[in-house]
Amino acid sequence: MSNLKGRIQEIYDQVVRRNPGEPEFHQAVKEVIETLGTVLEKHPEYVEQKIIERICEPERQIIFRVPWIDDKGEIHINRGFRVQFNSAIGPYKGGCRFHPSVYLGIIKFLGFEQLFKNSLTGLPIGGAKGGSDFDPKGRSNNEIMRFCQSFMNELYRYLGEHTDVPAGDIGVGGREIGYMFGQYKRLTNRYETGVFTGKGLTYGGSLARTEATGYGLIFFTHEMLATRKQSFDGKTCLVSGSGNVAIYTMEKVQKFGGKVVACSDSNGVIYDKKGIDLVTVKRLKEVERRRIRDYCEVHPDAEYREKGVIWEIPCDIALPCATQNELNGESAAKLIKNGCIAVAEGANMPTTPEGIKVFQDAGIMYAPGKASNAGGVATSALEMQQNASRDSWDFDFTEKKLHIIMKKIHASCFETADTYGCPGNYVIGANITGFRKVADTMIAMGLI
Ligand code: NDP
Ligand code: 2IT
Repeated sequence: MSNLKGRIQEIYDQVVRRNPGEPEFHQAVKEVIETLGTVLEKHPEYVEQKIIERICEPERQIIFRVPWIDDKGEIHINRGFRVQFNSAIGPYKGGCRFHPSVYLGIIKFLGFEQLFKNSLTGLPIGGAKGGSDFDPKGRSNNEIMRFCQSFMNELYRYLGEHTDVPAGDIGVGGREIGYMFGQYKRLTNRYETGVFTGKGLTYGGSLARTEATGYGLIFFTHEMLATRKQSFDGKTCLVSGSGNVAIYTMEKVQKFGGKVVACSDSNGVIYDKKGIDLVTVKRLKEVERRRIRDYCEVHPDAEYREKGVIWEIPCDIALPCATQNELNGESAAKLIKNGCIAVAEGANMPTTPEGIKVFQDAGIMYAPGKASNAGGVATSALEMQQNASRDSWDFDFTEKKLHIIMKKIHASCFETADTYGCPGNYVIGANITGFRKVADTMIAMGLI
């Protein structure tokens, strides 16, 4: 085992050397590979076949120029990315992120996480991620459309329903997918609905895809709470962010009898002790694209904390749904001190390694994003199924399928953690389950 530990350290050091200046990618790799020692011990073929080394190297990385013109006639040049990480178990699949913080290291960490997450869904989808350092904030509809069209002018040649199927992520929702799909159709002369997911309902989108990540997160958390005879009923919850994932997380928490008292955006935190009014959040964020501080116009008794840290508010359950590394060791300690019993991630890698250690040392329930937020991409795969059969399912049917998938993901993570001698450790359960399917497939397919 100590030999294997040394081998894993060598692989990690090599990843750092070969991918300089990409701390988020290093962090994502480290979090996975340091949990794989026992699997390598049981399966020497993974070591001989250099599966980890192969998995850490993306199959293809595309970086391109995205020029576009704003409403005043000024030219802007952004950078576009698509990292096609692994296609062993299916076509590349993963969202696109538009945010000024995007650079290659962010897209690589997201693509790496995605391949394990997609494997966990049990559905035939490989791992990828894309995006741009474009900042959509304050941009008009026409500017967004021109940017999306320019982005697609290059990206289209790498996509296809059997090749690579993008979707949304931060800064990319139904509107952007519509513009990208429209441009793809125009460039290729193909009405290929299966090439994007998260589409509008009039052109191949799936009911329940908009809600899927947040709903799936709560289905997963419900299962996790049940392992300790707990439930959402009467629990106080914090949900960071106020975008797609946060909104439908809050909606499902409320349906399960929990009370969400705070949410946020990158400017600040809203603390509403009466419980967050979701109708107002949806109007502000989905329709009017405004800031969360404006919530106080409707609810003057709610508190707005500019640049506040949401995790300082006392809660039973914390649900980070904004962005990577938004919950650090200090915030984790504060949550524990305030009596938090469970943390489940809607965002990708929102908790820092120090934060995860605090939760694990305290013995509270902790669900890593690659398991708990997999409902979004799982429902994307259901959208692909509907597109392939030229069918569209009703909301309840699709949601039921999502529910079953999340229960299965929970059960497989829980059981794998047990099998590998770490009961209740969902990090180990998720990483090993996700890894094994990809590893076994790569071996079956020869040197790919
Ligand atoms: P949205 O763009 O809809 O919302 C993002 C939210 O997070 C906004 O409230 C935003 O605030 C906040 N946020 C984003 N970046 C930062 C930052 N750097 N600092 C502070 N707050 C920030 O994105 P989604 O809801 O789709 O995505 C949220 C998270 O969930 C991401 O980690 C994403 O990767 C993950 N995810 C998304 C899935 C999906 O299907 N959409 C599926 C699985 C995971 P502001 O408006 O001020 O920027
Ligand atoms: O992080 C994610 O899983 C997503 N942004 C959704 C990906 C997808 O293809 O639906």
